Amino acid sequence: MHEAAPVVFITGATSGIGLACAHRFAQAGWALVLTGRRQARLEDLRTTLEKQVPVHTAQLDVSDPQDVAKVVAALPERFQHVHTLINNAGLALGKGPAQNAELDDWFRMIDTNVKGLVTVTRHLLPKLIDSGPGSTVINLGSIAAHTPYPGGHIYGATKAFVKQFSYNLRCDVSPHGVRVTDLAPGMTASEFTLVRMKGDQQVADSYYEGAEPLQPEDIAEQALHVASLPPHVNITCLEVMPLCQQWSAPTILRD
Ligand code: NDP
Ligand code: 8X3
Repeated sequence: MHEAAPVVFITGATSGIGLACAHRFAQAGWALVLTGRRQARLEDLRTTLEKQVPVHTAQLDVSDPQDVAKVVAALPERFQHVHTLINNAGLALGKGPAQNAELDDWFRMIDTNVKGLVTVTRHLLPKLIDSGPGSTVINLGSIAAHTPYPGGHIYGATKAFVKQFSYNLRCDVSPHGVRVTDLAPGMTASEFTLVRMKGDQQVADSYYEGAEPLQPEDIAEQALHVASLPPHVNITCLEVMPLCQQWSAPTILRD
């Protein structure tokens, strides 16, 4: 690891799990590269967190490959040695049946959760390898990668991609000291459902009603743990669910 405070690069740091990671890694003394599309939120974050640790912010839409290339190329010297990448930016859009879905929503999920994640990863791999043993890629997967549910169609499929990509990537980079983790949460209270329901606050609120979901801070704690383990320890997959969440038994369609 580099001698100065290690650097964590977080995508989607403006809300939910990414935001909680920013705060948790700052508390642990890491230097932060914070990215997301909402510039005002990035500014607020920088104002708050640069009192604690070095912070670099960059407006970034991960689904735009040129944007990714530009942001990585423009990293200031202090933030060049990326020790941990948290590929957190992601979204679901819609929860209706596949046959009624908007194709544009499907494309945006693929562009963000799949193409965006691999683009950021590819651009940062040389820096992670250069950072030496213990460097870590943490990809935000989901229990939706293996748990089918009505309306899960493309979202779950993108997270299945994230899981397998994480495993395959590890095969290539582990000889260079880089660890890869698929960090797969279940129900976590964030803006995720509001985004999925396209701003319908009532539906979003009712999803969490009467339940005790995970909080973004619960997942941030796990991300810090994964990144801070001794370099020879690689948690390959870490699935975390709130106790209130259950798997469903297969359903039988009857006449
Ligand atoms: P939020 O909606 O609260 O946060 C999502 C973050 O992703 C925001 O910071 C948003 O920032 C960013 N983002 C979305 N699209 C883009 C884009 N094109 N480019 C850059 N940033 C983008 O949701 P969560 O914190 O819950 O979700 C974080 C990750 O965790 C996602 O990958 C999600 O799939 C996964 N996850 C969430 C679960 C949950 O129940 N909440 C469970 C399992 C996994 P901005 O809009 O500023 O760009
Ligand atoms: C989000 C979890 O169960 O809502 O990744 O699909 S779920």
